[in-house]
Amino acid sequence: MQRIAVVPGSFDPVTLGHLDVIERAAGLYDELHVVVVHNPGKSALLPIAQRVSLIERAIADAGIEGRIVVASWSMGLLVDYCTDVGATVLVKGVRSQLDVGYETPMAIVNRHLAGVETVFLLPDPANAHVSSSLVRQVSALGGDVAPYVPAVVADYLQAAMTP
Ligand code: COD
Repeated sequence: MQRIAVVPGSFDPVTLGHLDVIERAAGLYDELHVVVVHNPGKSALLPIAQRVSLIERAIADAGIEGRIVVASWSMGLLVDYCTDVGATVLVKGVRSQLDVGYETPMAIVNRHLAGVETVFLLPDPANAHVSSSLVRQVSALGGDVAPYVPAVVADYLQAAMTP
């Protein structure tokens, strides 16, 4: 039986922290879906199609695109996407107690709703401080985001910020 997992996120934009989780999760499952989910609790910088495109290019540049599907989902429950594609596991990165506190109730509800388990991966310490919101802030203030994001994202943000 194929083991299919989903790495969901806002990915606004995808960071080196996300990429590390994606690469490690791809090594654990037969097929991995990276799913850009609209998070109504956050105001977005990038359109969803652009986030999908940047993830596709970042995983191709990293040479890890085999067995990885990049998709978006805005049709309702995330577990409905999992059921549609036959995924039984959600993989999430947890950087801090704050992440654990945010993710724990969702993990319990997702298991109750559809029997989908959540697996938590600890971050690579090199990326543990990285978040999309930090990248958006540094970029908006004219700083260099290259240490935090794949090269395609750094190039995209630099072009977007250039008048
Ligand atoms: N290192 C490791 N992991 C990281 C890093 C890093 N540097 N940065 C982020 N991560 C992890 C996050 O902890 C998260 O697990 C994932 O990567 C995605 O992060 P973000 O910031 O892109 O995305 P979020 O936190 O806005 O997550 C949005 C989701 C849509 C995934 C989330 O809200 C969700 O699961 N929603 C479910 C909607 C639903 O069906 N609700 C009903 C039942 S709960």
